[in-house]
Amino acid sequence: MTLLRHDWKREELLALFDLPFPELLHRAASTHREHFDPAEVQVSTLLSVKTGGCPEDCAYCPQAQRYHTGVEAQKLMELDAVLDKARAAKAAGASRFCMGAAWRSPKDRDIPKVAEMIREVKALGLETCATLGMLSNGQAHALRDAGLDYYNHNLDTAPEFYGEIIHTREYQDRLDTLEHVRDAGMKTCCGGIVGMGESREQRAGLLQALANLPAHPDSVPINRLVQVEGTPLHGTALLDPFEFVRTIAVARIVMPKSMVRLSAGRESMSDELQALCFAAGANSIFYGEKLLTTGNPDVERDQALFARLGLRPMAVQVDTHGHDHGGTVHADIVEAAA
Ligand code: SAM
Ligand code: DTB
Ligand code: SF4
Repeated sequence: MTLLRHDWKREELLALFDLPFPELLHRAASTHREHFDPAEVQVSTLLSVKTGGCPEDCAYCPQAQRYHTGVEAQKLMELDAVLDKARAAKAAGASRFCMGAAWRSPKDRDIPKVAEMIREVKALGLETCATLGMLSNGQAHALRDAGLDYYNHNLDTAPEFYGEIIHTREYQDRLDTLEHVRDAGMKTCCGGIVGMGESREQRAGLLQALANLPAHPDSVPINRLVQVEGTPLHGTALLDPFEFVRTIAVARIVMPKSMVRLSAGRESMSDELQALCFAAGANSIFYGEKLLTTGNPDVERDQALFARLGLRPMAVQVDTHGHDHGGTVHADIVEAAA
């Protein structure tokens, strides 16, 4: 049985990154098989329930008010419109529905409205996830009481690169929110973005910070920067695709029991690159035509990819701590993969 470590050293992660590519893939794939069926992939659908107009200055983000990206600020969506999207996501084969809001943090008066969305989405038989910015302890408990299964809050990058990307909140603020989420008994979804101009050492630093959290995140989204015109990071040199695969592989090795999600950036990836990511231990995706404001592969492309690779959507699994991972297998995507 693999011991879950929380004391990873930067040199150890760099030594993994430095392995010959086939050796790194072999180690990651072996770790993957110890804990998961490598043919199964968890599928989540995202919906932006409150888009744009965000006061923060995250240099990658199309929703920051201060950048001119063409994203129009909208109010919080009405419950019925959210439920229509959730039903459609379920019908297309998603098992988890993640609601995102372009907030620095929710106002207390927003919480009852979001709580209602969570209750109703859960009642459809979907797992629920939300990403609303920083949470106080009380807010985290209120969301948990509404039935929220996962909270997404990313570290985004290594502590030493963070100041180049975000100036309106501290790394410690993120760690505090994650602590509130864990204390409330919710599962954490926490990862970051690569391809922002960081060095390999800083990519290792992100994974080190994630793996050395008091508990490994249940889901680890690894986003490849989606470059949006108008954001400061538009025009950043593209990351070598093999370096992206290495990042997935090292994440799999250091967080062996977590879902490693091949997240933003898939639309511009070839099928072959995605296949390498699955071979390197990625076992979760965002599924559906849209992420929050940018595109994602369409459902037909993903169903065809699953079929060609012999992958199938993951069913709900209950681990030894009573945590479930994944969701119900849905007929459409199973048929497509058959
Ligand atoms: N406003 C909340 C927050 O920042 O926590 C929740 C939504 S925010 C859009 C969620 C995450 O999306 C960010 O932490 C970042 O990792 C990711 N993200 C945003 N823009 C991105 C982009 N252009 N490319 C890749 N990932 C992105
Ligand atoms: C995460 O790590 N990636 C998702 C989700 N968590 C909320 C968001 C990706 C956003 C990509 C840019 C956009 O669509 O606005
Ligand atoms: Fe706002 Fe979140 Fe975008 Fe940062 S990542 S600008 S907090 S919506």
